[in-house]
Amino acid sequence: DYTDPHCGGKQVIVHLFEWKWTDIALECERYLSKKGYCGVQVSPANEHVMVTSPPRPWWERYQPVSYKLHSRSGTEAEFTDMVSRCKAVGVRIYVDVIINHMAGLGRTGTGTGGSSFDSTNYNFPGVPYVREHFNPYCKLNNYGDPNQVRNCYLVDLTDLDQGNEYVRNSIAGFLNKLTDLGVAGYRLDAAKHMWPRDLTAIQQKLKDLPEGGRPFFFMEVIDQGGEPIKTQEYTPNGYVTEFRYCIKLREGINDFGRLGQAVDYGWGMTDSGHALVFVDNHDNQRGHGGGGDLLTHKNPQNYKLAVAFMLANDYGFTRVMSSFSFSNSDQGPPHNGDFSTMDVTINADGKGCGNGWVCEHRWPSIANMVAFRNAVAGTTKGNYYATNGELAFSRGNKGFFAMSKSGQMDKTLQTGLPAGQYCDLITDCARKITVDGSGNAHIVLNSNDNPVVAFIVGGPT
Ligand code: LAG
Ligand code: CA
Repeated sequence: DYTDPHCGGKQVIVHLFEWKWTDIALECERYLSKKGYCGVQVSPANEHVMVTSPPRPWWERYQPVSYKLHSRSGTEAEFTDMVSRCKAVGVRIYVDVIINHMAGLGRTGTGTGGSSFDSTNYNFPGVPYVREHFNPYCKLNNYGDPNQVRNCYLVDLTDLDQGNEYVRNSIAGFLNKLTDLGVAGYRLDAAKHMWPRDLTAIQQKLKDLPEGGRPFFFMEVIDQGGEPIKTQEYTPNGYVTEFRYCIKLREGINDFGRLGQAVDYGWGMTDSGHALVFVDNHDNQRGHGGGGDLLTHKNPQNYKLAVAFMLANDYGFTRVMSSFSFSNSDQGPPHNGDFSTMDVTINADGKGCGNGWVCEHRWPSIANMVAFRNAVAGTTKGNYYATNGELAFSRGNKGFFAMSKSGQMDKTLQTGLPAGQYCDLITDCARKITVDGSGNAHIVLNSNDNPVVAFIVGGPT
């Protein structure tokens, strides 16, 4: 079973896209542990190409050169230090691993860890891999053919043959090394482009975590319907990314009445116990991998509502995106003159970051919903109320959530909660809510900054 994230029952991970290992270690200690985040999806940790044209794009990290732990985010020593410091405060690390392919055809040179490589001749001495470890070249242009999707070259990236025993052992060796360092699981990049049976064979070669249990797996399978490859082929291997939820959330924020159908199993969406859900990811927020009309930090008001709803809802295992600001879709992270990644600076109020880092995971209507999601885990929705612009529901008898598109709301609603005084989590108790003896409460929202209210039994009072 590959569905346990190993974080003591916590329910939310955050993708600190392109952050340096030194900054992630600090964020675990000073913030994520205190807010109840389960763990961090980190950018690829292994050696990758350095692309000069365009200058150092974010996507160069999706072209591996070797499995040495030396990337744009830092050295092996820095990585190791981050993993143990985060683990010590109860925050786990999940590594984005690229095992479908190596660098793109035609690319040659030296990687971030100093290894030479020559994709033209299928030579990656840093692993080592040679020609026999790759599938024979074919262009991937028909997503209606599962054989092409798995065996041909995704955007001309040299496609590894995961049916080959040496390749399986090399990949398993890479993952086992990460497991030894204390990593709790993996995001499998381009899982749709690998056969589920090969992933199973690789998983069977993996060690248990040092503290016991199988590593957590979530696989990137872009299934928006309309293609033969379905997320369900991969659920025996762990969680699977559910890209349809991104679309449903965007539609639902336009009209709250539709959020009741945000999860549609009739449409073939992944069952809740295997759906990794998110409002946007590092690809689709910039028009890559399954991109389209989605909500991102560039639309902050609607984005806050969408992420808050996702965290209040009872579907899937949730991932919060934390971005850097960008104006073109290739642009890499904020960088110094020598292209080294800039430090993350934290704003004085703690609710955002500087140096070009957005830090959505610190926005109050997102950050403070993590405690809500953790507190209500395992309960069902009740007392559901929705209009075009207002929405509210309870989670069992443990929590109540409401949001308003205009930021204005004035309604008396049944909360399903015991009588008492409650603190609004979003505003750190600046708003208080009284639940009367019959479970009703007068819900007042009057702020576009915090268009959400949430409170829990056993929370601050
Ligand atoms: C994915 N899904 O399985 C991501 O959705 C997708 O965004 C990743 O591509 C892909 N896996 C490979 O890990 C990303 C960029 C691509 C980029 C690729 C390799 O979205 O744009 O391709 O990473 O860096 C780039 C160029 C291509 C070129 C290729 C090979 O954009 O034009 O053919 O490099 O040289
Ligand atoms: Ca493949």
